[in-house]
This record gives sequence, C-alpha cells and structure tokens, in this order.
Amino acid sequence: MFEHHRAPAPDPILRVMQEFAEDPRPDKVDLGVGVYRTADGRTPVMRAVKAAERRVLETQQTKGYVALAGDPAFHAALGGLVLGQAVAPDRLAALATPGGTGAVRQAFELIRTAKPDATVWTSAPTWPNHGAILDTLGMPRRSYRYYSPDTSELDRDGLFQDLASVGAGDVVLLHGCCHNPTGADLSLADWQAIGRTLSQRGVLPMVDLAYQGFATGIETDVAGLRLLCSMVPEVLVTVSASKTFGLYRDRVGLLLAICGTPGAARAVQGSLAWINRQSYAFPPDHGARVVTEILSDADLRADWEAELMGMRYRIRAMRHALADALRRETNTDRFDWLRAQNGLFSRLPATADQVEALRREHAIYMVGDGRINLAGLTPDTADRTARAIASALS
Ligand code: PLP
Ligand code: TYF
Repeated sequence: MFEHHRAPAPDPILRVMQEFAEDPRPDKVDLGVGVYRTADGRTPVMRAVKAAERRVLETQQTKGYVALAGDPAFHAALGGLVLGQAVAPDRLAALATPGGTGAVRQAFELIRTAKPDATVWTSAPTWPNHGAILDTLGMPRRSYRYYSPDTSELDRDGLFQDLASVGAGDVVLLHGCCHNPTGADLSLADWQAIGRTLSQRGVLPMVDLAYQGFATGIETDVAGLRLLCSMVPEVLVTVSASKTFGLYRDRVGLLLAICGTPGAARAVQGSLAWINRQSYAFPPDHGARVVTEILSDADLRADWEAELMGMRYRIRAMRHALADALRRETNTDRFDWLRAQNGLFSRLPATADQVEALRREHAIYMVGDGRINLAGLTPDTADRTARAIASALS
C-alpha cells in the first residue's frame, strides 16, 4: 500500500520550529512558531494552571468517560468567557474538542453536514491550517481581501468589496482578534459593518478565536465578536485555550454554534456529538477541567487574569521595542505600522530570499512569509534583530 506513498508538504510554521531547533548558533532568535515566551525564552505553565491541576489531582474520583460533546460545565465556563451575556444559553450548542484546531475541523464538518456546497471564505492571508483542513475535507473555498502588503495595514476597501459578493448560505471565516499572520485587527466599527453586510446577505460568520487576552484585554478582545453575535442570528465560534491558558499540549478547544432558535440549537447539539463520535468519540478532558476550575474560582481566575495581563504587556513592550529600534536603524517611520497591530504576530514585507538571508547570516528565524512572533524577542535581542531586519530589507 505504501510503496509509492508520498508525504504531504510539511506545515511551513512547524518546519521553522524544527530548523531552529537544529541550528547550533547560541545567539539564534526564534520568531517562528506562535507560542508565548518569557523574557528568558520559556513557555511557562501558568500559575493558576498549576494550582488547578493540583486540585484536579486531589479531588478527581474517576477517569470514566465524560460525554461525547464534553463536559457541560466546561462549555458554560469557556463559552461564558467568550460570549459573556451576548447570547441566550438556549440558543447555544457546544462541543469540546482537542485544541482550537479540533474546533475548526469540527466546525467545517458541521458546515459540510448542513450544506455540502457552502463555500468557506477565508482572509488573504490566513492561518495555513484553515485552507489545509478545507482542502482535506474537499470543501469549496475562496479568499477575501483583508491585508495590504503595500501599506502593512487592513485592506478595508478590498474587504468590504469582497464581502459584498459572498453568496447567501456561504461562510465567512474571521479571526476574533490578533489576526494570524498579520496582527491587523478589525475595529468595532468594522465588526458592525461586517455584521450588517453578512446579515443582509444571509451569510454565516465563523469566528476563530485563539488569542483572547493577547490584544488589549480579555473583554475588549471579544467586543467585536459579541457585537456580531447580537446582529446575526447564527454564528460559529471556535475557541483555543492553547495561548490564553498556556495549555498547548493538553489540547483544549471549544466549538460554539449560536443558532436562531432553541429547537435548532438542540438539533445542532445532536449533530455535534455525532461529529465527535465519528472522529474520536470522547474529547480530552484534563485541560478542559483545568480551565473550568480556573474560571469558576474567584482566586484562581484573578491570578490567571493578572498573569495573562503581564504576558500581554510583555508582547506589547517587545512590539514597541522593535518598532523603536527600527526607527533608529532606518531613520524612517517605515515600520511604524507595527505599533498599531495586536497579539503575537506581524508580517514583515520580506521576500523569501530576505527571510532566508536573515536566517543564514543573522540566525533570526521567522516563517517564510515574513511572519514574526514578537514574543520571541527580549530586551537583549530587539536591537540586534532590528539592525538585521533593516539591513536585510534595505
Ligand atoms: N486558529 C488560529 C488562528 C491559530 O493561530 C491557532 C494556533 O494557535 C489555532 C486556531 C489553534 O491552535 P490549537 O489547536 O493549538 O489550540
Ligand atoms: O500559527 C502558529 O504558529 C500557531 C501554532 O499546524 C500552530 O497557531 C502552528 C501550526 C500548526 C498548529 C499550530
């Protein structure tokens, strides 16, 4: 069977992770894979996670199965963090999944079950797994303009022109905040205009939320999403706890399907359980339980919020340190757009050759499309990185 088997191309982001690991140079800088790092380069277990894990260890009485859709207490806890009071609980169906990627996969499966010919529109550019999963499922996809490489900003005119041509019953996939790979986010006014356009056209929005709390605040980062939910009858939301709780390897994700009526929500809930059943049956529970524990306990929650705020501030500080250093190095405001963007990522206007030169000559690693992870910088490396970028992109 496998004699002539050919492996698919590796994930471009994970390839950088591997190449970085193999580079022996001690002063190498990793701006590749999107994980948070401290100033000394660690991706720590958050304090509240450690405390919640201790509690789970002490109090858990069984490892018996939970339910195909996961624990309803987890749905309520993480769903509540995302949606607040924006949606009546009886209009919601929810599914625990292995990570945000699992939620994205199951959301696409749900769309395919409900409407096999629906086209899913993704932003140009977007996180590569969106297209990879859609292609694997054989689902029609197209892209809408989102980001202008010329200005390094949101291409607002292109975005709204393209949304105006999406057909009824299609799906528009948006990033909740901290757009991956550009860091260029929508304003509240943009969310409102998108809500108006999509509801007029009968288009289903799907919002992928992997960085709540990494942009400007836990509540403010989801204000646009909540506004959208108040304007459009049906919305799919995919949530990752990988970054927000630092639970990467424990694989914690949630799919929320906001439905027009309680009856529709009950039917969709049944389909979601079935979609998990025919994929892997029960979703992992340990990380989901930890999240539930943190969000349901005032002290743990406060400590988690405080630590997340520190992470957000560090990312922002590194963003500004790089922008300041690039100003000094280039004596121009050419890179000032970095300051206006959110979250771990921005995208340098670098060619593949320039990315390669940064790697070869300066041991600075980024994704091939120029995406940099600002959390990979430290106060010690920001200046040197800016100097290398200024010289490679001159
Ligand atoms: N969606 C986006 C846009 C992401 O950047 C990520 C990565 O963090 C995910 C989904 C899913 O991540 P995970 O499967 O690790 O939870
Ligand atoms: O974009 C990133 O770097 C993160 C991590 O297949 C990631 O979202 C990267 C690739 C992948 C899964 C997660």
